[in-house]
Amino acid sequence: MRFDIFTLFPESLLSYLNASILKKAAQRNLLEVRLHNIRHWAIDRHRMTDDLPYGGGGGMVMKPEPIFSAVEGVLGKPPTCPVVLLTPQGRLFTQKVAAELAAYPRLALLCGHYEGVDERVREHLVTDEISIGDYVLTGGELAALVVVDAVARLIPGVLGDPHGAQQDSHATGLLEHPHYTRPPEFRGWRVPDVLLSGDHARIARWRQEQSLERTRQRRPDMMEEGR
Ligand code: 6GU
Repeated sequence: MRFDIFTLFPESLLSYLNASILKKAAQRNLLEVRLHNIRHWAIDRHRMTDDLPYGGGGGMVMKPEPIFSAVEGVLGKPPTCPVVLLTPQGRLFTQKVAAELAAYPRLALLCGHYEGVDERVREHLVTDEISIGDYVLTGGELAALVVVDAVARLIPGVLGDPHGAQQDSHATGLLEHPHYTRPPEFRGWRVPDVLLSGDHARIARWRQEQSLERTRQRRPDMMEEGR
């Protein structure tokens, strides 16, 4: 799967993309992430990417021309893949949305900044708008990383365990059961006997109960909605 990320701050994404599972996925050609600096498509002397808002008021607005030129220059005119704007006004990003996006072979992510982007970008270039939660970030870059990470781990082969993503909290509609590893006793705290019993049916039942109880306690909203 390929991501094209359009941003004014490509450096800000590098360290995360070049670490851990995402790096391995890229090395194994399961994932390709290309970063595009919108400023390179700004044609005026000062390479301006933002300007004052019509109608006055505070803050700056990202100009339409460099964004259209960048996205169309890389993806064609019109683009043939979804163009997703990261904005606090978008639809809420959930595991279900991650699974939906993972079905595409290619996605463009556009990182908004300042007060936002010129409305004509949203109307005539962007095909989807996503927010990662009800709080405001200084820009869409962290949200783009969240989307890439959550989507990439759903690509077959990216996780070590081929079934890894199926048991996840949220993938099942419930939070996951607790996990334990060796030693069987640490500072007097013992691993639940059932997990050492070798009785796989009992273990499966225990995990299911734990999962339900956890979700009931921590996220009753998930039980009601049946997401
Ligand atoms: Cl996608 N962008 C910004 N700037 N703030 C956010 C967000 C996105 N999602 C939640 N807050």
